[in-house]
Amino acid sequence: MSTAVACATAHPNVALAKYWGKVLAPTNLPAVPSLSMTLDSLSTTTSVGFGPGLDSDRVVINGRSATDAEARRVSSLLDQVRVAAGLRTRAWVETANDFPTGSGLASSASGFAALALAATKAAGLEWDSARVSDLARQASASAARSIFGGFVTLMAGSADTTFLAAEPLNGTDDWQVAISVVITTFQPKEVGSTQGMAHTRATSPYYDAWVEHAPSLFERARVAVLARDLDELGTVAEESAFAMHACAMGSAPPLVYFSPVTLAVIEKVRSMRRSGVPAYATMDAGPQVKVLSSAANAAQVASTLREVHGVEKVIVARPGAAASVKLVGQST
Ligand code: 2P0
Repeated sequence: MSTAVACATAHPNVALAKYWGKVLAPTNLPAVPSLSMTLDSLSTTTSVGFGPGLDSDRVVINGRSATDAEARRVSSLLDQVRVAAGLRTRAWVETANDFPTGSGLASSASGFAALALAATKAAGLEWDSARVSDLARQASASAARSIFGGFVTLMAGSADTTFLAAEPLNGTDDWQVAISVVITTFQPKEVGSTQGMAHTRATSPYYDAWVEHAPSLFERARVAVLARDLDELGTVAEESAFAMHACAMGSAPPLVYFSPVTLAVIEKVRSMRRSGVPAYATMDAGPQVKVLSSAANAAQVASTLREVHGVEKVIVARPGAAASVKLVGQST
């Protein structure tokens, strides 16, 4: 029986072609393909040990005990690892983010990526990145992408898909671009992504149109990354974000993730563009805004965005590394 302790680090990612909506299947399969950039300056660090003597999994997130719902999601991933490794022991998990949790900054992406990597390593499984990505995807689809660095794709699943991992767009992580993460509030979001997607699929008259249109947005984003065409990537990223949010806003009752500060930041991005600075906005399931620009313009973009009334903080990120893991000791 393995009693190793593994510690993994993963970075969140921002989707430039959005995932929103699931296939009706039990294993969390996205209904549309997505493309993301892994962010170097934000990270989640997670340690896992399968310990003899524990009667249940113990999960600590940012220094506090996990809620029942959080612990169930973690245990469900750990159960898969136990089955694969032939382990019966419970585990302790300690995870911490160096950025706000649950407010639309992709903490579930880096969180489940780091958990999948640390848990498989601690259990003694020698899995390749694709297999770890597939495991992470079942907990949170965006987490599949955070296993890899740079620009990453995740294809859509279908009802008979049994394995789905993200894939890196090789040779693109040295592209000199940046994403300025504009934090408009430190409060957790009101409607989580999983719930928001289910509500959108069930009630938005625009859901089918989104699912039909998203693959062409994804393909344009993929080609733009390979061609290192910032203007096209930014243009398609904005189209994808607004199409996703329009679809969600069409739900009943409407799902509105934007705040007045979100809109003020979007307007500032547009005015920067009018004044000749190429910058493009994208928003996820929360009020934060992520702004794509060249790396050379990032400091100027970030300082302009810090002036917007209501903005709490701006963090500049470049394409980040793949998730990593190391064995750090033995569980006692
Ligand atoms: C994305 N989001 O592509 C999209 C855009 C939010 C908006 O992936 O239900 O936490 O756990 O698979 O991965 C956030 O959704 O959802 C997300 P689940 P997840 O980044």
